[in-house]
Order: sequence, then structure tokens, then C-alpha cells
Amino acid sequence: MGYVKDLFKSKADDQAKEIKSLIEQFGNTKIEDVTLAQVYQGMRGITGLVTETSLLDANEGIRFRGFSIPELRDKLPKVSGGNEPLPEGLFYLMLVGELPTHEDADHISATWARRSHVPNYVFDVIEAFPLSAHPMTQFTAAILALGTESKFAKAYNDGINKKIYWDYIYEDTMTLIARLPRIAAYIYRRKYKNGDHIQPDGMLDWSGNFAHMLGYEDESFKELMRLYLTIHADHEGGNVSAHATHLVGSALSDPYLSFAAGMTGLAGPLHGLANQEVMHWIRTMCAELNSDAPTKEQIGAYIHKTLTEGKVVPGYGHAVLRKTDPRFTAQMEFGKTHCPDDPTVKTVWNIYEVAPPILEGTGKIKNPWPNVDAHSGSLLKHYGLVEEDFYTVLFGVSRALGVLASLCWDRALGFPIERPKSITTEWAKKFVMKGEKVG
Ligand code: CMX
Repeated sequence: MGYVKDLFKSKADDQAKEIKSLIEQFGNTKIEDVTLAQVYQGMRGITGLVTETSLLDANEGIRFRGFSIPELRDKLPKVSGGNEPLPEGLFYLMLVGELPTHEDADHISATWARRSHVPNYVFDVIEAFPLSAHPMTQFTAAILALGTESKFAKAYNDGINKKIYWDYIYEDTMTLIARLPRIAAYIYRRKYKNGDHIQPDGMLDWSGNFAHMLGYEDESFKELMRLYLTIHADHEGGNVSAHATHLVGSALSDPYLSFAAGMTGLAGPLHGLANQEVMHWIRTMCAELNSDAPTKEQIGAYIHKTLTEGKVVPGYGHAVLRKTDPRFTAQMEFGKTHCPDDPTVKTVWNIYEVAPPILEGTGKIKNPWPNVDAHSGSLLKHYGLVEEDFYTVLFGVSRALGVLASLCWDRALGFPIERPKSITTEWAKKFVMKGEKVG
């Protein structure tokens, strides 16, 4: 076993003991009551999952193993001469719960580089799609195709002891993450660059190599990728992509099947596809106004128009957050350093000044502040990555880090199949009227 795997296993064994004792002592402790409104309205606020890798505070934003995004930008290892954190380091942190050294991050980098070879049949599956197929559809299909290699599925078929499920889940996780940048870059170059593919450079870090395979050699774009792939990695367990991966994994579907489920959820416009929607919304606004730099008054009027038409303002609002998303702020800081005069980036900042009071004024939107997706596309566009349909694939490559680290924890802790109770409206009516449960 590699030392990271050993360390993970020993941490998970300790955690499993603690959980056992917690349940033995406090298993019957009630942590909250659930209202009928919560049951009907997307289970908002119901605590029903354990996700060890990160925790979301409505006001402060995400913390990965206790570290905020600004802390991670400061404390995680960087490439020599770089300023942005290596996602390899964040993965290590989420997996073992300790800040990595440079050597630890390099070890993960080297492991992923060694495992990054993608079998040809995966490319054949991608090639079978018409070019018009959405990149997220191609991405998900390629992940499913890669699943033919699942060590967990094979071992399960061979009949392994449940105590060692985690070992095969870990191996699949490392291989899957290692291969995602190559698959994503292949889809990008095939769809937008006439199939002119770029071979990987095994000397680069995971993000640097991804940027290289996409066709970007600019060091500041590589820095953007490191930041991007770090901040999108995890957002505790209840969001659609994390929950879907966890749920499907709980049926002992292998990590490829589980992650593909997460990605089909990420592809929804209210979740990860919002990064594409933001840029589409800005582009349409600029086209309608015939201006690359709409004024704040024009932006305000366009937001009102969007709301009147019964549409959402993409990039704003959140099911849990109630303040500006620190992932938005991190990207804003990056923009101030690298591209403060970019017209689209400036428009994003103007929207940030104008949108919150208007959204708050509706009286129904619980969080009028921007989320991660409000900013990401403008930075990508600045470097020439203008193909909006591809943006959610970038999000997906990053999200693999959190949801697959969590899947390793799920199996190491022996979490059972997930099966919450559902009710019918008839049940609800009888319960509230007579206080009686039916069926
Ligand atoms: N623009 C317009 N209306 C919005 C809105 C927005 N940005 N955000 C919320 N609302 C509306 C909801 O549609 C809902 O309307 P109805 O009562 O008519 O159904 C009402 O305000 C209350 O919603 P909420 O409780 O504030 O928000 P939810 O928890 O239901 O939804 C989210 C959260 C993110 C889906 C929603 O804010 C939204 O649709 N935002 C725009 C899409 C977006 O940016 N998604 C990305 C989120 C981050 C991510 O997952 O990547």
C-alpha cells in the first residue's frame, strides 16, 4: 500500500471507532424536528447525511476539514513560483484530514500522472457522439465507459469481504481522478478544435497538465486552473452532485457509476450548469443592449426583465449560503490581480453591485448574493476559453476530488445503503388533521 492509503486507513479506523461509540452513547439523541414544509420543499435544512470532507456555514461559506478558502490559498502547497493552491493538496487534506506537505502533494501528483492513461475504447465512445452532443453528456458517457476497468466491481463479483471494500474504492478513485483531465480535454479538443488533440505532459501537475491538454500554455491560465479545480471540489454532502454520488455509491455501485450519477446532476442548470448559464445571460444582455460594457442602470433593468419573464438570474442565490460565496470572492481577487480591465470581468463586478438589492427586493429570494458560478466563466473567457457549453465539465473534473474522497470515507466507515422514508400527500393530510400516521 502507498503511504497515503495507509494513513487514510488508519484515520478511518479511528473515526469508525469514534462513530461507534457516539452511536452507542447518543444514538437516540434527537438533533432536530422536521416540518412538513421541509419535507415538501427540497428537504432544506434537514440534517440527514454525514460527509467528512467539508462543512458549509450559511454565512461563512465552505470549510474543507476546518480550513476556509482564503486559508487554503495561503496554506496548501503551490508549484514553485506559483500563488494558487494545488488541488492535489486539497484532495490529500479531504482524504486524510491533515494539511499536506509539498512532498505529499507531489506524491499525489505523481500517482495521478502514472495512472492517467485512458484506454482507446473510451475515446471511441466519445467519438460515437455527434459533435452537437453537450460536453457533459459526452463526459458522463466516457466515465461510464471507463467503469469497465473498475477494480471494485471486479472484486465484488469475485466475492470480497465487506471490510476491504474501501481498498478497491480507493484504487478506483485514484485511477478515475487521474484520467478525468485527459477525457475532458479530449472532449474539448474534439468539439471545438477540430479534433486536434494534445498529448499529456507527465512532468506537469494535475491542473497544469489539464491546461496544457486543453491548449493553454500561459502560466497565469494554469494558475487559474489550480484555483478553479480547488474551489469547486466540495461543498459538503447535500448538494445534488455530492448527494447523488453518495446515494448511488451506497448501493455499492462502483465509483465510476456513482460519479457519473453525480455528473448527470451537476449538468442541471440550477446546479453546475449555472456557470454556462451566467455567460449566456451576460452575452444575451450585451447583445440586446449592443454594448460590451453595459452600465449599472442597464444591468439593473435587465435583471428586472429576467425576473418579470419568470426566469432565474443565474449565478445568484443558494440553497444554504446566505452571504457572498467565498468562492466568488476568491475568483474576484484572482481577477483583480490578473485581468482587472477585462470588460466581461468588470461586468460581473457591476452585476455584483446591482443584483443583490434587486433580488432582495423581490421578498422571496432567500439569498440575493452571488455563488461560485457567477464569476468563473468571465475568467475563463478572458483567457480565450469561450466555449460556454464546456464550463460545467471543468466544474465536474474538480468536483471529483470531493465526492470521490467522500466515497472512500463512506466505504471505509461502512455506511449503509441510503433509504429515507417518503410519504404521500394523503398521508400528510391525515397526519396533520388527525395526528395519525397512515400506511
Ligand atoms: N433568480 C430568480 N429567482 C430566484 C433566484 C434567482 N437567482 N434564486 C432563487 N429564486 C427564487 C426561486 O426560484 C424560488 O421561487 P418560487 O418560490 O417562485 O419557486 C424563490 O426564489 C425562493 O427560492 P430560494 O429558497 O431562495 O432558493 P432555493 O433554495 O429554492 O434555490 C437555487 C437555490 C441556487 C437553485 C436558486 O437560488 C437559483 O435558481 N439560482 C440561480 C441558479 C444558480 O445560480 N444555480 C447555481 C447554484 C450553485 C451551484 O450549485 O453550482
